[in-house]
Amino acid sequence: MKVKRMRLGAAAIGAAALLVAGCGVQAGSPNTRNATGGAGLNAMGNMPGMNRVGMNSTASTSSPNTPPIPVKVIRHGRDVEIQMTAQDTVVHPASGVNFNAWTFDGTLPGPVLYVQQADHVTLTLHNLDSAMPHSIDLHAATDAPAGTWTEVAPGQTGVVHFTAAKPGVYLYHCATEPMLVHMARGMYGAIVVLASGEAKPDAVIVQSELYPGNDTNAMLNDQPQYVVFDGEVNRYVDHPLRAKVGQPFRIAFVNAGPNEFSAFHIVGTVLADVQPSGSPEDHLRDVQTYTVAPGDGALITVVFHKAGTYTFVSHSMAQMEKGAMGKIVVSP
Ligand SMILES: [Cu+2]
Repeated sequence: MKVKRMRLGAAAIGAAALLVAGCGVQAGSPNTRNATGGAGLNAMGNMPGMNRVGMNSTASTSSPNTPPIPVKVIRHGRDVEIQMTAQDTVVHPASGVNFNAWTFDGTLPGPVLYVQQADHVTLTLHNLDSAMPHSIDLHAATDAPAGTWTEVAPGQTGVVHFTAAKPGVYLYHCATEPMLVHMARGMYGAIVVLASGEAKPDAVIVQSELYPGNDTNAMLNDQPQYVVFDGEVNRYVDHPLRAKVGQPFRIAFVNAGPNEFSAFHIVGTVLADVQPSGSPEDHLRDVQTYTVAPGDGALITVVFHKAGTYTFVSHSMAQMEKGAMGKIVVSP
């Protein structure tokens, strides 16, 4: 496949912030989940949490552009304390483009979290948003059934406990309704659970979609303006990843969506080993393109046999043209 960049329009997105007044439906309640499935694509009023969305409002939601507050991780043996924030931050998915994001810790995606298998995690979420409830759902958790994660009111603090039982590459995300909006606005990141003795991956990449003007119709109809790796069009074209000939290069890849499947592909090589969800139990060998569903992840190992620059893409061509492209510079 030849890769050629299409010139993308850089129309400002995010100027019209969405007003979601009093959106505090408990995440995970069965009635709200079932109602989602019954909503027509444009039947916004029927979608959980959407009935109070001010579709045409240009009002700012709350506390825009608070400076990023880095995650804090404190370990005491097997007990790990993680301190995170939910906060509004303006990010720049493309040159000259301002995007009014809802974030974890002020970055899009949020910080990469590393824990060890069997760690007991206590995660404290400080919601710095003055108007919007937020929450966190960690796919790495195996003992936190839906509805038990904390819905954190504006200005408040909530705590989530879980055990990281299964090694893997996972998504975390805000689960406050309407979840589609909270995720499309930027509330997600990767959490990697390392098996005993396992090294950190060489790269962690989160794919996601960004929607023009945070337009909920575009979100519902799956019409993103940008599809990006780690929040920016061309992030890894401008700042390529680095690898060495003959040395396994391990990529933890997460697809945050919120809507589209990723078709991860590296031009000029074959994925030597793919572990679905990063599970140490499962290995697919010699994969040309690997599909990662929204809400899933993978640990992808590749070995380059020649020096040079390799392009990685989502092989869904529309996604590639919307920004899902990067480069790996392989040196001898
Ligand atoms: Cu949220």
